[in-house]
Amino acid sequence: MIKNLITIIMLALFCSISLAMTIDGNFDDWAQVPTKIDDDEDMADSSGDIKMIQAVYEEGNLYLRMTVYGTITPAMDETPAGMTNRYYYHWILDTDDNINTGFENSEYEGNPTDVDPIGVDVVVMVGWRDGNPNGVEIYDALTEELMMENFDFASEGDSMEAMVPEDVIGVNEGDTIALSAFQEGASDNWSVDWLEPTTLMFVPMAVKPEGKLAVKWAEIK
Ligand SMILES: [Ca+2]
Ligand SMILES: [Ca+2]
Ligand SMILES: [Ca+2]
Repeated sequence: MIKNLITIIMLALFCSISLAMTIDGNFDDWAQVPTKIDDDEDMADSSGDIKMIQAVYEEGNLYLRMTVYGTITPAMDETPAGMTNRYYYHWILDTDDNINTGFENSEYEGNPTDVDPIGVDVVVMVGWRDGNPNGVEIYDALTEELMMENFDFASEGDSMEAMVPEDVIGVNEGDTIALSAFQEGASDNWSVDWLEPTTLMFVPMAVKPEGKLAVKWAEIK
C-alpha cells in the first residue's frame, strides 16, 4: 500500500507538463500562469487602459501578456469616440531586481506615478498608431539604446502576447526579476496608466494535468 502510494505520488510529479507558450493571438496558454498584476479601469480611453499583465519563463524566453478594458490594437474605425488611435504599451523589467540600477519609476516626466517603484533596466514596447504597429522595440531604460527590434508579438481582442529571448535582456535561468507596465497614449492629453510591480523567477513552470491525481486516488480505493 505504502509502495503504491509512493508510486502514485511519483507519477503525479512526473506527469507534470510544460506550458508550451505560443505567440499566436490565442490566450488559452495563459490560463494557468500565476504571475499576474491586475489594474483598475482608470483611463478615459478603454483601448489604452491596462486591465492585467502576466509573465512566465519557458525554455530560454520570457513570455509577456497584456490585457486592456477595450480593444488592445484597434483599427481606425474601432477607436472610441473622441479618442486618438495612438498607444504605446510598455512592459518594464527590473532585470537585476535592484531598485538602485536603471530608471526608478516613482516619478515620470515630473509627475508622481503613485505605484511602488522598481529600478527599470529594460523596456519592452509595442507602439500602435492609426491602426498599425508603431515601434516594436526592446531598449535600455536609461540610455534608450536599442536591444532588439520586431520581437514576436500577436494581438487579438483585448489582449496581446510577446516573446523576449533571455539573452537579449541579459537574464539567465534561475534569476529573479521585478516587472510592471505602463501605457502612454495620445488620448486624453497623453495621460499615463501605471501598474504596481511583481516579481518573476526564471524557472520553468510545471503544470499538473487537471484531475490526474484524483483519478489515481480513486483507483486505489
Ligand atoms: Ca498564445
Ligand atoms: Ca488601468
Ligand atoms: Ca534594476
